[in-house]
Amino acid sequence: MSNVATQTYPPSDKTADAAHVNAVKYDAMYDASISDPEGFWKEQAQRVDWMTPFTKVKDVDFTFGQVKINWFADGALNVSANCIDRHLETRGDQTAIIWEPDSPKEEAQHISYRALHSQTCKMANILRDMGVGKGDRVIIYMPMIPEAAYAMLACARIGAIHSIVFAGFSPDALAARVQGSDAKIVITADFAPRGGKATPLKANADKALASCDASVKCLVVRRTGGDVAWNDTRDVDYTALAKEASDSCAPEAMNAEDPLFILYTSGSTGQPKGVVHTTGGYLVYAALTHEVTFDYHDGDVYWCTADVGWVTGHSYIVYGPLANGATTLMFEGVPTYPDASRFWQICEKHKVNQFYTAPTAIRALMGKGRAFVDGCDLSSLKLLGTVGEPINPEAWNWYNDVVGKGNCPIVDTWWQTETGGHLMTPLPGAHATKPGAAMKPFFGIRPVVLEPTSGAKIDGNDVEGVLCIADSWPGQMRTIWGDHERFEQTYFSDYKGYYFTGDGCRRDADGDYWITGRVDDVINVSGHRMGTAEVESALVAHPKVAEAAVVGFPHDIKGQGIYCYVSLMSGESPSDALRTELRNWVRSEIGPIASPDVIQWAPGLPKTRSGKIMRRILRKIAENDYGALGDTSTLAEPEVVDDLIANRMDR
Ligand code: 6R9
Repeated sequence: MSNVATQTYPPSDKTADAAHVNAVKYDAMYDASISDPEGFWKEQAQRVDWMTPFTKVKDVDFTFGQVKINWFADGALNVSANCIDRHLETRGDQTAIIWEPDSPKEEAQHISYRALHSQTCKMANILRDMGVGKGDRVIIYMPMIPEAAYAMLACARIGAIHSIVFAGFSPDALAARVQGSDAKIVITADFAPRGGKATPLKANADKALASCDASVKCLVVRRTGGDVAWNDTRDVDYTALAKEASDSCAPEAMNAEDPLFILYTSGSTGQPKGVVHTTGGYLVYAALTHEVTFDYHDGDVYWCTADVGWVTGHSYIVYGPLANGATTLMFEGVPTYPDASRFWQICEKHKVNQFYTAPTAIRALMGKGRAFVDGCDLSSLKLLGTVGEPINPEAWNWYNDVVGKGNCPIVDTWWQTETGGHLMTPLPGAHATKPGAAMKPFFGIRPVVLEPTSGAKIDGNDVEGVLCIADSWPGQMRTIWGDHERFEQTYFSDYKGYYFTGDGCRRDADGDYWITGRVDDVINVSGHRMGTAEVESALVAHPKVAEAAVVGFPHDIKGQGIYCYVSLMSGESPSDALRTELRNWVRSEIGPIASPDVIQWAPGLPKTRSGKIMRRILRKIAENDYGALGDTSTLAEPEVVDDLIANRMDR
């Protein structure tokens, strides 16, 4: 346990006084949320408009074999009406979305709530005309353009279930998701400009759709107007249709437990799983956490730099902020284009008040030097946030000093695709922060620390173990699309009666929480979740590869890098050219984010006598930590370890 005194940063009086939630209020609200969850969430659910009021608040069972999670289950509402229509009277002309394009030379757009309404209705009508109805699945494979938000909200409006596939994913990954969710249509764009380059999204979609059912249609937004191949029986031109489409479309009444979206995410085994979020509970939780964690006030300009392809983009670019009637900024590009001052230029240009990004971006920008920050006027900033992976104190301090000038509380928000919204974070007006700590549970969240092997609950402070959650919250995922059994197996079987997060954590002497990272075979590369099993199965799909084992290793910028041990088919010989071929192969199977950092040729892999690969050992070798190899006596062929050490690749 760490006994090193950590510097703490209490909220200033000014921040605490102005905040929605100060320390006293947090304590009272947290206590109420735990002692009377039904009463607490009944009241919180009033922040959204219900078409049919609910009478039941919570119906939850975490017992393995009979897991069910229902919130507000007999109520009806529409997410798009909550994010748009109900604001029209009071803030129709207020900007809902500020869109900042990839190139600073192109003009930013300010989309009012009224314009958002009209655009969303047009998209909804176009989808309906294409035969999309309630419960149908729609894949969204889009750049960070306003149409991505229109598409999400249009699906919500007509009750279709969207599944966003990050535009950096390959055609194969896209095809797997189209097939996995049995989608009726793919919404895409001609090209996705990013960092001065343009990904040919439509061409990728064409490749993906070649291996999907012929009935799947493709709706294409013209982003650059560049040339694309066209299939008249399948492709539909959104940009042409939107000019004529009606801008009125009545929102569908959805049951609170109807699915709102599916989002595929990596797990420790097998192929990515389709995390299912539903309508009522998700929206209540996204809206409440957005307001309280970021201390969002009317008139603020809020910017989350995530991509809508990740859960952070769902909850904290689109649904949470818009449900709160906020002004949310959407950025198409990357932090380093045209140069490393771009984030800060945008903060200055749009007078951003709350800024939310990932540690990997902070580390990358920190490496470019502070001059890029110092040249910009960041006086509008009130709060900084981070998400996606543990933040190292060095990056935290740089964020605090250089970006926040010591005046902006940093909310280190720990949560997951599965949780829908923040589960642990300091609240800016209530809690002191510590560099690298997620600090406190959000309202309604009951974290428990368990002994990893016995599953015994560890009480008291200054303890470490695996992190589980003892009771449900409205934003929790409900199931894995098409595989409820895998859902129960993944999250409820290892530690009975609890939701298992897959993360380790420490509760320090003050009772504050620190996330220590994944305890399963999921690695976190630049804040993107990657199952080592996924990369392995991509590698072994290559005809020259016999076997592969993949582990994470510490990486200065990405947090973790991807280290692959590869055994070749007999007769194949290792070469740098083959290394490049395999790297490109993985990129095309999954996407550039899965690109291996290191490929080490492994004549053999360390296995137990029952044939299980001993990843613990491979991880240690990749980390350059041979002293800690631990017990190798159960290995079938201990000598393979010596070979791997001798031929270890330097990064
Ligand atoms: C929102 C999101 C979830 C995993 C999670 C954990 C890691 C996220 C973190 C963090 C430490 C934080 N993680 N936020 N670790 N501190 N503030 O990132 O969802 O892509 O599903 O990843 O990311 O390991 O389990 P997702």
